[in-house]
Amino acid sequence: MKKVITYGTFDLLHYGHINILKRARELGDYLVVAISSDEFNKLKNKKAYFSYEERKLMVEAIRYVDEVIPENTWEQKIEDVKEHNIDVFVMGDDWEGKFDFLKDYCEVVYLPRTEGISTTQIKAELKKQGILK
Ligand code: C2G
Repeated sequence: MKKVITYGTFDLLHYGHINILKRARELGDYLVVAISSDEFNKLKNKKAYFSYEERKLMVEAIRYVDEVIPENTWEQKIEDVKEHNIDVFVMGDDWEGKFDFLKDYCEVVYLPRTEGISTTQIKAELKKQGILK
């Protein structure tokens, strides 16, 4: 069984997230998604609208996703790859090159981001419409 892993916050879930999860899953037979914890988001200077538990519930419901684990640190990736017998690590190409150190442990694939959509953009749009503070 070829196992794939990817990482992210996956806040305000949108079709850009679905696209990368679909393509990641197509690179193997089993997809693990490491979702950034609320504490780790602080390290990433991200304030998610939905909590870790809410984001986990939504990502687990996606047909391409087989397992969700928490992402608590930048340093956990090598351990995750070993512990979960991962064959392929996938990230959007906004991270191009940032995780090449994982090439010693698994295949590393950066996939093109989906243009025209982002959580930041959604928040800005909702703020403009006075829906989000
Ligand atoms: N993504 C995408 N297209 C978009 C938006 C996001 O392909 N329009 C991808 C990103 O490239 C990333 C994944 O969706 O691979 C999750 O995006 P975020 O939730 O923004 O994750 P990020 O904050 O980049 O966290 O350790 C890695 C970090 O946790 C990555």
